[in-house]
Amino acid sequence: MKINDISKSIEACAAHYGEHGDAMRQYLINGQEKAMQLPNRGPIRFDANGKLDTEILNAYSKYGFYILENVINDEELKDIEADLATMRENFPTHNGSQLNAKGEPALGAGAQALSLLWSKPLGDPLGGTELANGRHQVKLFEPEAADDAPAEAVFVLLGSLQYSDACLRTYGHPQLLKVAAEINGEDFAPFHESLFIKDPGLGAAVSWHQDGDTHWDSANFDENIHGFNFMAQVYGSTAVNGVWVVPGTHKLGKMDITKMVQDTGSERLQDAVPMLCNPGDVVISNRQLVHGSFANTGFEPRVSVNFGFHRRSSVLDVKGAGIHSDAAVYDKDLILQRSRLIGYAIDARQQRFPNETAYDYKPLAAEQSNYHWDTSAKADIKDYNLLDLSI
Ligand SMILES: O=C(O)CCC(=O)C(=O)O
Repeated sequence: MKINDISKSIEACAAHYGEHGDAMRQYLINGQEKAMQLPNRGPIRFDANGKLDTEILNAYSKYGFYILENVINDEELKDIEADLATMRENFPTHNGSQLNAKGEPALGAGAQALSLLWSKPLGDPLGGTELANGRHQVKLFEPEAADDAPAEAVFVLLGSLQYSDACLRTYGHPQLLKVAAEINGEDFAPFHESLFIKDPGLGAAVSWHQDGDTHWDSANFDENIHGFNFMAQVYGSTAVNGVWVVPGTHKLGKMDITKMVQDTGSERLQDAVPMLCNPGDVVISNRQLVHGSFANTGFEPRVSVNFGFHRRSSVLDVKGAGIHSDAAVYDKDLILQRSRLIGYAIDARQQRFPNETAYDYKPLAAEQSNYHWDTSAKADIKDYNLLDLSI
């Protein structure tokens, strides 16, 4: 991978950190170097039997993340960018408004499910709070934003598949679904989808955390029990704007992050590295990894198209964590109902890319032809994220 020169952003970032500026600059530079030395990136490769290359599986298992390079091609990226522009035009004028700048009903108006998370510019709205079951244990430094920054900006969009056909089609990407089957079994189940939006000078921090909630004390605990997220990068991802992870922590159980920060003497966790990506790269990120992102004080935007998958046994008849949706026991009918998004995604993708071989999702094999992506399907998925499988 050729890494882009982001030295101007590193300087801009350091300038926001006052007395910690030199430490932050060095942390970003060192992290970049360490990340580039890890043997956990490359194109998706399957062997002659159609199995995911064992080097990919082994590196994913060892580090807890793997960067699949060049998965989303330019045509698909342009579709996503066009949808992003439309979604942004439809954002409410401010937090709490139901109207966009044209005075029309805004994105999320009338939805029952939560659609947008807002933050003060460069804030860390989750860190050190009880939100999301208190999993963001410490608050990260909140750099000062420019005087002309808006009072609040959107940093997460939830239930993204109902707002973007392009994101829905990426959700149906045959190679990525195959990777999901290789990691979680071919009866894998959905999790949740979102966009993380980190605009330069605005994008909020997401404090260090692990995503898993339900199975830490399970008798069957292992490194994959809380599933994984794909994070597809629209503009790439850098040391300044990207997600940082502490490799290997997905194997260690629930971590005391407050202590990790205390032991390090700062929020700059010692062994962490940034996920460095070009546009079109897709990260597989284990949900048990300690990870987080700093406020985007640099000049490059980041938008991550996130979508995750679980093992069926991790969700079937399990009581959810109540983070992404109301806590409920996920029976097989509920999982089937939530899985229709995969059926629609496969069909939507086939319509847009007819020459591609569609993924054959085993749990819907008998009924895939019922999932035709059209306007009534679009109506059918309104508020679909009320059924996110939150564990
Ligand atoms: O993209 C980010 O900045 C944070 C992502 C994250 O924390 C997550 O997907 O759990």
